[in-house]
Amino acid sequence: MVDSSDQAAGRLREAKRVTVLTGAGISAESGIATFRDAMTGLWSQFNPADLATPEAFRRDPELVSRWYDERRLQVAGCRPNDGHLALARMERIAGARGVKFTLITQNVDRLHQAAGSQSVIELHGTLWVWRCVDCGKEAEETGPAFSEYPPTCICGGSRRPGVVWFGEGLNWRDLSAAGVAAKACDLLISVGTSSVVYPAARLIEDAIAAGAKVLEVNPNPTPFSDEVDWSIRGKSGEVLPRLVEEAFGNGVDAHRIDSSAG
Ligand code: BV8
Ligand code: ZN
Repeated sequence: MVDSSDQAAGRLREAKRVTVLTGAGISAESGIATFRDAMTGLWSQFNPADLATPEAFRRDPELVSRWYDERRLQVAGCRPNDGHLALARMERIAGARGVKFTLITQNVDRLHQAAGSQSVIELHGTLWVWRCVDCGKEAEETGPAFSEYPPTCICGGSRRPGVVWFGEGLNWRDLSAAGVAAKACDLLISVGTSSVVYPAARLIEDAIAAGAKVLEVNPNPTPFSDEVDWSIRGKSGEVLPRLVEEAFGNGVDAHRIDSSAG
């Protein structure tokens, strides 16, 4: 009996256009709590979705900017895990095989890029860029904790994290590129997402409606588990390296394929 991961690996090997959508679950094995996981310590009394809104920032910019800066500093101490690394390898192999590969993430931690992924669509922005709410000036923030909350711009305005909050529109260029990649792929891989936040979750609907094969990797079921072609119950840090190996062979083969990418 060919199990689902063999079939999915076979499809990955044959695919000409692969699109991957990731959520907080892929960063769980790097020590970053998912949105589902209860918040710990001083944040345990908050529901993440309540802090991730423009209203919350207007109401208490110190609290919200402190929460995001703590998340930024926590991520700074984390390393990409085997799940991130497997997707970076998948991108390289795809490049060597002339396969169109698109990685779309809901995560704001930039661990995909730290793992070596080259082209990443950050649907919900990033913790590493902060923006002035008055003049719009943006700057990368990779340093230590801010000396004040919220941090202040040279124009005197307050600065906020460069993430998309609930009730805020996504960057239309990112959203349309993601939509095209979901509708045009012949394989969509949905990894570590509860698939309830929109418009990100609609990308899975778009791929299914466009006739693509869909593989879901998640230790828990999602609203799409009965609609996808393969739903593998497991941790992405374990399932994805195995999937790439089943599809393209072990490191050596994959390396041969990788190195030919030059
Ligand atoms: C908007 C950045 C309008 C900030 C985030 C249609 C229907 C219903 C509701 C809506 C709708 N359209 C819009 C809405 C409202 C809302 C929404 O979707 N609400 C939900 C809650 C119902 N959407 C919005 O507000 C969007 N904006 O609609 O604006 C508009 C339009 C035009 C112009 C003006 C306005 C904006 C949404 C983006 C919000 N920002 N993040 C920050 O990070 O702080 S969303 C944030 O939450 C994440 O980015 C992510 O998207 C989401 C969390 O979901 P996941 O990543 O899936 O994480 P979660 O914890 O839920 O699940 C983890 C999963 O991993 C689990 O399934 C678990 O089993 C699995 N897992 C655990 N361990 C592992 C694992 N998997 C693999 N391996 C493991 N080891
Ligand atoms: Zn400013």
